[in-house]
Amino acid sequence: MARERTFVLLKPDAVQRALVGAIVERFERRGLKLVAMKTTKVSRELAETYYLEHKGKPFFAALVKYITSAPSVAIVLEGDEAVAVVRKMMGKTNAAEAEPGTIRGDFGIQIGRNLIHGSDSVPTAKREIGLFFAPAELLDYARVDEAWVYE
Ligand code: IDP
Ligand code: MG
Repeated sequence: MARERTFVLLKPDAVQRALVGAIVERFERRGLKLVAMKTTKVSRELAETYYLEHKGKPFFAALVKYITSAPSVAIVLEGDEAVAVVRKMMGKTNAAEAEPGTIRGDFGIQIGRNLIHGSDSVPTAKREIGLFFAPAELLDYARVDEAWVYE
């Protein structure tokens, strides 16, 4: 088991639909530690850097418009296998196909309004955390329940 940090963005639809608390609660209850969290309006420049891998795809312009349209919440979470655990909790990219019990499967119904981004690997997480947070914003601390979340 590797203790990892992963990056999550609660997209503008999550904020506008007042789902931030419900989503963060799931991560906290799972045992994932909040290392950093802030409300932020993603700029076009940041969106194009952050979604560089999708540049040229037919949905790219709509994706940038969506993500820059209103505030988002940027989060860094830490825990064992945090990258894979968060991806599983998010569910499939297309919310219409996401399993009930996942965030997208419980709260979303379209691919273009799928509420949440989560890093797909540890190197991607490092890059994305660096795009959204300064090193001093990432806090090191122990949660009081850690001895009961981990053996
Ligand atoms: P992921 O968010 O599950 O990692 P990616 O394939 O990395 O999925 O796509 C990034 C984001 O681009 C998706 O979360 C979604 O917002 C958007 N997106 C991906 N494919 C489509 C599409 O076919 N139509 C509209 N938006 C899409
Ligand atoms: Mg992705």
